[in-house]
Amino acid sequence: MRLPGGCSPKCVITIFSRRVLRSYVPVQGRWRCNVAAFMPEAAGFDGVSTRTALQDYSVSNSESFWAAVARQRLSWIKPFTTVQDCDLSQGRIKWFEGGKLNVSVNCLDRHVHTCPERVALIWERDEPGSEVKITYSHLLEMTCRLGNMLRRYGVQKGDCVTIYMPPCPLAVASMLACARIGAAHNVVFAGFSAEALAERIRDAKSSTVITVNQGVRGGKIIKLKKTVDKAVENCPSVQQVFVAARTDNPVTMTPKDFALEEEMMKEDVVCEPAVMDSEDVLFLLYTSGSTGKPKGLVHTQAGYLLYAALTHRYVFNYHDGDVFGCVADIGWITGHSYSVYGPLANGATTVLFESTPIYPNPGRYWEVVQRLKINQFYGAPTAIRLLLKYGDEWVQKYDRSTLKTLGSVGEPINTEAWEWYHRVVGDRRIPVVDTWWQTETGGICITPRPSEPDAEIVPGMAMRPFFGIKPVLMDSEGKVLTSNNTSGALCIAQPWPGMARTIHNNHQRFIETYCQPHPGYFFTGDGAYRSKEGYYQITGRLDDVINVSGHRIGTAEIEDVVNLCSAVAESAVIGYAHDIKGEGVYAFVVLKKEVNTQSADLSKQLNDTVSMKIAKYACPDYIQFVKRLPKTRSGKIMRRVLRKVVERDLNGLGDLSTLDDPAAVQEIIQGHLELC
Ligand code: 6R9
Repeated sequence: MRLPGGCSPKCVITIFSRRVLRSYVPVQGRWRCNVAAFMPEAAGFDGVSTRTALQDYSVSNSESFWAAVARQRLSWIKPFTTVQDCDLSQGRIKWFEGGKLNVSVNCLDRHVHTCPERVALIWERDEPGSEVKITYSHLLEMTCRLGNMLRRYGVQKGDCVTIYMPPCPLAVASMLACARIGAAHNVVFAGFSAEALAERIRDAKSSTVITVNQGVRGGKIIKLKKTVDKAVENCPSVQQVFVAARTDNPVTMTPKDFALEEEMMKEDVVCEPAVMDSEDVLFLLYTSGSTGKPKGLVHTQAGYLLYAALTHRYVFNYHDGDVFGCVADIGWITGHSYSVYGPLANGATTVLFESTPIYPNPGRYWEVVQRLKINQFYGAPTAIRLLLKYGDEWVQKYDRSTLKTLGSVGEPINTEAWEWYHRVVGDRRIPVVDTWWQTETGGICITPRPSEPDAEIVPGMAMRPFFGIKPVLMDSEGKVLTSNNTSGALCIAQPWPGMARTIHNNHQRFIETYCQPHPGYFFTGDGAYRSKEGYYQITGRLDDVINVSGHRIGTAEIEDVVNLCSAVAESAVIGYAHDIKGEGVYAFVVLKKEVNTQSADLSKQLNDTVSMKIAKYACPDYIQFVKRLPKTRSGKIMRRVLRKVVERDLNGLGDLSTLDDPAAVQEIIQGHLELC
């Protein structure tokens, strides 16, 4: 099993078995008396009077648990008739069938009825101190106008609208406008290149794209509309592009382009919500796999929203009136579930963060916490590792007394970063929740839940399953490992409402990727260690997906692009432990015979190509030109050997007897030592 940071499962075990368990007891009073106050639905669950009993109930009486939660927490136009109809081995996942609802009504209208002037969004713009607040009634108005506008331009129930925007209120309103009229959205991270965007627009067959003229991040202008122009050239399905004005700078408009604000202002502020089935598509979100093209994971209406809302409430100990600060981009699932859908379903005030952790200085996050009085802060380990290096003063300058929960997501958080987050940012007072989940899972699946008494947290561990989640570890033969203090492939043994339903246009790939590796179980692609106490720690991907600054990327995707360069014969890309980014990208490149230059020019050309075809974050940190790659006699590249070389674990190269030409390894070692 491969672990980030190049350590073996054994070393993780020793690191964590030495740690002292911490205990947080923020809830006063005896838990036994409080179970129904904690979760009102639990009052109806037979014999449930403790946390463990509630957790057990949610897993062993999953239908009854989710039915009660769905009735309590969602507003239905028509109640559901069946709770679930799932068969993981067939890839059939259906929740709350017969039920009709509208997600935008759940996120907006019902709060407008009770607290119209509550702030729904705080747009923390790039320039500190220039935040914009949008109330629930204002957000509903924006959403309705946009919904009407999309309808006027022919967008219908079942169509898919691509959104290429940085975090901003119009992006959220666009997502909700799609939900209002029954269209699916496909938000593409605004750091992706024109080609990556075009690929996603084509796969989703969008007729409509929504974007901004320019982005503003870290004091720099990003020409997003230009990228869209380039992408749309190769997307025959696109009929219209709506362009919002983030800056005052004019951009060239084509006959297909319309000014978003102008068009929406022509519309009424009332928009009839579409009546949606629970299992209609809410959105597609593309993510990388270990092979092939990025896949458009499909999430549907009721189950996704319910799961996002419940995890937001219980993982972060969210309460009415709290200000929730998730600093992820809306182009990732974290932004979908915890900047938009979870918080808005719960009527929260949610922060949209447009800037970077170090703009204008490394105190930015904590200055924002102070200024916006953030109660829950949710960020990525890569940013924590970066800020840690700038020193404690940048944190201590600011008042963080409003904080109640600190969250981490996207990649394993190393102990040093965890401790710093807890000790310096959290003043040893605030619990850190290391939340494990994926685009595929829709919401957090394994996490500490500090709002519950005696809920100890071990640094760097994702700890326990969320309600309704039953994790299992598999050995290499596909047998369930029942004992503790063991590592294996992480699977989930029963369906939950938030899980993805399929891959857009490719259900077979969904089945092959998630359902077939361990029939009857959902296979996550991650490895995990279960401690003596039964707590989970995620150890990293088991496949050829790497995690660069919390961004998922398949090594095969990068190789495909590198191989496109005319000078390249073949390549092998691997991840390696990187101080800040978690994993860095290391490319071994074999040039074609006739090419004898290995110049910096060629490296630059390769980097430019990756940046143009995928995104900047996918660019190799190191490019090592080699004469040949280590291959088995059957022609398979031995990536294990390449990883060991980069980790400088030359004693761990293992059995090289199946190598076609063992001399290749010596050359690679030599070249690596010269390069790094
Ligand atoms: C939410 C998100 C999913 C992959 C996942 C795993 C890694 C996410 C983690 C974590 C260790 C955590 N990952 N959270 N690894 N500890 N707390 O990030 O979704 O972009 O789909 O990535 O990220 O490897 O499989 P996504």
